[in-house]
Amino acid sequence: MKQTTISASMKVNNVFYIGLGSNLGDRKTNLSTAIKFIKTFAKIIKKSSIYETEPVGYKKQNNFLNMVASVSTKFAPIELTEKLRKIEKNMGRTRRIKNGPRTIDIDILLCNKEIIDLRSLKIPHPRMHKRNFVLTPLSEIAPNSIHPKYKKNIRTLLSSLKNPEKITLWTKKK
Ligand code: PH2
Ligand code: MG
Ligand code: MG
Repeated sequence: MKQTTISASMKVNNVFYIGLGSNLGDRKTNLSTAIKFIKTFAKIIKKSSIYETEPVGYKKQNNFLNMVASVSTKFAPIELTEKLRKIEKNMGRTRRIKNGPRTIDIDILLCNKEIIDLRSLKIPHPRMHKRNFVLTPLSEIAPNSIHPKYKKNIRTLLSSLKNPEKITLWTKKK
């Protein structure tokens, strides 16, 4: 009988949803530059439109541009996190104020259908289900994806937001 063995070195692809945000400098260029860097090690599956969004948390800062993308890569969640941190660093991100202004912020929102609960990494992103600036672009590209912790799809989470922060369409996806 023919047998297939999966050795530890044969990695399968992981599908991640990631959120990108910028509110310093040329925000649109920052998003495009980050996507360009991500393309060097992952395949972009889908990209949302870009939205201009009111800051959540720390209010005394510029509006953000936000978008989300789905990517496929052989990297594990922790490896991808490190790659994304490097892009943020390369692009001049400094961390002074918590939730404060940034040239680029790249967060993993979802990984396959997994729940990861490490001190250094939580997936799904612990606040994604409360944020209009995440759920609106995400519902464009993955309305039926299930949040593995709350077991509701993205469209439902979006329509359940109590006080969604203001966001407006900035550029439509191509
Ligand atoms: N990111 C934050 C805090 N607040 N607000 C908006 N509108 N967009 C963001 O990307 C954002 C935020 C922390 O990462
Ligand atoms: Mg963030
Ligand atoms: Mg972040």
